[in-house]
Amino acid sequence: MMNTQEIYDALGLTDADVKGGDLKVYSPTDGSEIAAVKTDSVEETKSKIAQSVTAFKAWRKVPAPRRGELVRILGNILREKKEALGALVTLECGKIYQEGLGEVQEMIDICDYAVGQSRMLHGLTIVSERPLHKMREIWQPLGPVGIISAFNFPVAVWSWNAALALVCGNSTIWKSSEKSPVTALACQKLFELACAEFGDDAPKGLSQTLTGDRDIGEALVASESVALISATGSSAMGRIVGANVAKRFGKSILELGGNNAITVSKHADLDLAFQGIVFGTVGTCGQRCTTTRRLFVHDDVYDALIPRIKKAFAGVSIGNPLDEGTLMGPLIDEDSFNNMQKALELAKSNGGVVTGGGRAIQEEYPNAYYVNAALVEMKGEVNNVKTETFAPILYVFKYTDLDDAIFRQNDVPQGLSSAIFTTNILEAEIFTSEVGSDCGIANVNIGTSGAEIGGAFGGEKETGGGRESGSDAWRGYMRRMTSTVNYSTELPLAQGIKFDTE
Ligand code: UN1
Repeated sequence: MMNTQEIYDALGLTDADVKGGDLKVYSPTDGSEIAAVKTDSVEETKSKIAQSVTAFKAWRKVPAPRRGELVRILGNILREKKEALGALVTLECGKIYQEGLGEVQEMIDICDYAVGQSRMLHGLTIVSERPLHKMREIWQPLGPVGIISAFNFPVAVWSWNAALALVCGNSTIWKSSEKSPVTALACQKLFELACAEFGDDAPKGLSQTLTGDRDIGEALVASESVALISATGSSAMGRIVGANVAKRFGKSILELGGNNAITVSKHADLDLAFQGIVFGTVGTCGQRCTTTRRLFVHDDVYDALIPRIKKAFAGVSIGNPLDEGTLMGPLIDEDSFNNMQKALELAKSNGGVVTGGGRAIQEEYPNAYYVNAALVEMKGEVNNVKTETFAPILYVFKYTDLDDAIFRQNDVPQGLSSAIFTTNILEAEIFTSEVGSDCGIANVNIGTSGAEIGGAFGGEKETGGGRESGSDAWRGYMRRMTSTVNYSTELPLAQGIKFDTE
């Protein structure tokens, strides 16, 4: 495994990038300082936005398939740097190396997808009600796109947005999480390498990063020059960002909190369900927006499944995420640990029976926050399960009737991901029907997390309604233009209106 300096060298990060700055970055793996990066002021933010406007005006004129070529080069560079960037993701955000690599693979996948899309920014032709007229729908570049990302997917979420935004003819400005600025600087280096290989038609400032705190994000959100804000984070953050963008009639894509549930039917393949539940809960130490947070288990299989999950949670290998064999790395920081403990206390006071959930390997890592995953057996429906705690806590409920389980699954403010394990086709179809799950993602015999990039990713209700990544999410980064052309010598009005000017 590369050490920190080797990772920086491989990604082109120099001392000027990672030393002497005002924002200190600590690795959640052991609490050590790994960088001190320079932050942007609000003034610098404004000048980067101005640069982004200039870049957009040039980039929108470059043919889309040529724009795709830049993203193709970026994808190739990511292939070369996969190990180094994956290791940096692990070092800075604490997910295990396998997941760090997976995150970079997700970047490569979306680059490939966007390259194809760059030749498929199709519009419609529409018949006109008027003689010798035709209508078209044309998709135009939108403008500078502001990307606000969270620490838990510090690079993939940027790439979902940037790869599509770029092929659609936009410039981008990325405000990374103040907890994970180094991975963002590394991506910027790789992007600059791609531009150098691509040639002069990639304008200066086509993709830029912003490092810093909330005030920088606010300046980005407030700027009328930024056509679209794509923000990933908590529902509390999204409520402010969404409203502030709407106030200036900007566009937004919001990817906010999840409160994802798995339902395990009496017809389930319990081995599959078991694997899906354990990965969904402990993966990324419970810090995915798609993490499995609630479990509805049919009465008949409860006793066969729950002890097995408890045993797996107790036995999962917790340790430095850079070590092979570790399945569960640390929480991001002390606040996160405290929030987890508060949620468990609240669950207990509501009658929940908690197994696990305490701090782990503290002697070895006194300045890092490793935990055991918690399983909480709930007696009734209580409000403590209606908020998202970004930690590995699985709240477990029993059910007898599927409609009731679906009702309870949906009875939370969030609507990101959901899953049912069943081999009964009727149950599977009901779950994915109009009276089934109300979430943006509804899986059958697959857990709640680990979506592929080919589908549209996002959710309903307090999850924000945004869709990113595959399917037709590219349209969110473009301006829809309806154009009617008259090739006659008359000027008939729509709806047959008579308006005689003679
Ligand atoms: C997130 O946690 O913000 O589906 C995104 C998944 C990943 C993406 C998670 N592909 O779990």
